[in-house]
Amino acid sequence: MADPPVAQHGRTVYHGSVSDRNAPSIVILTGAGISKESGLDTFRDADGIWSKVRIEDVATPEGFARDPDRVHEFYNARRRQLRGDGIAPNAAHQALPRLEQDWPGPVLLVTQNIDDLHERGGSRNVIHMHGELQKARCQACGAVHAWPGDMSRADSCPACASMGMLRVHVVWFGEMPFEMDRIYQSLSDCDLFISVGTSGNVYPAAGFVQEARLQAAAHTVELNLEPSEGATLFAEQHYGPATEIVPAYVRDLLSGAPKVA
Ligand code: BV8
Repeated sequence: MADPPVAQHGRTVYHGSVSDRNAPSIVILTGAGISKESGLDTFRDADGIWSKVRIEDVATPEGFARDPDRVHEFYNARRRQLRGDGIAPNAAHQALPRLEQDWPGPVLLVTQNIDDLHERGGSRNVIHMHGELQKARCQACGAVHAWPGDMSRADSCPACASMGMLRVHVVWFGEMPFEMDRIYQSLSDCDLFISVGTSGNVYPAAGFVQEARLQAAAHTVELNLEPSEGATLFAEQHYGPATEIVPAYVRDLLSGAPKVA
């Protein structure tokens, strides 16, 4: 385990050198705020998604059972928007792959977002803990398929041919997020936990900062437009638009990165 970083003038600085075996490991959590400046709505902001539709109707298994056509239309509209012109990764999405490539230790990106802007921005080591908008899952055979177009009850599963059993491959409220074991494993031995563009309202994601602090004594950093619900749980905070504060923070971190001996 590398020497813990020191917060110097509000910056995260590592002293001394490390071997690539004990280089500090980083876990990054992102939320809707990182995609806001790419033109995708957040959820809880004044003009957010939940100000237009009720969670119960479109993002719960019960809502899907009650009115599947409505839920398909909700996600079809978001999928069309995501594939629309003008929706592209922004400077914040593009800064994180630099960290993944140039940081001497492991860097894991855990996103609550179901868009593909992290991958389009160049990130590779990504976990979509709440699923992916452009994927379908068959409720009959469990197969997951790439699904860039609209989805409806008339569609059949490419694997088992069941009709009307496809649903968007996302995690609805009341459902277990994906890859939780791998996420908790990485949180339990990370040195630096960075949270970007999330309000800290939705669990278990909102509990990750505590997990990183208590399990790994990690240094914790919040990058957001404004203080989140869990702001006081972070050792270091930087506030502003993600396209400004994320590239600046990554640049600083890399300039203070431990040298690999
Ligand atoms: C579960 C996919 C069991 C679908 C999503 C009571 C207490 C505690 C928990 C619960 C409770 N009752 C129920 C629960 C559990 C529930 C929950 O947390 N409910 C909340 C509402 C209280 N959670 C669940 O049901 C989860 N499952 O708990 O299973 C379990 C328990 C333990 C361990 C394992 C399993 C499943 C939740 C997942 C639901 N699916 N999305 C879809 O997208 O349609 S959640 C969805 O909403 C997103 O994925 C994301 O997670 C969440 C939105 O949060 P954010 O991304 O943070 O977005 P938000 O709009 O809130 O904030 C945006 C932020 O960005 C703001 O702070 C803003 O200031 C900032 N910002 C804006 N612009 C910018 C910016 N920052 C920088 N730059 C900018 N330009």
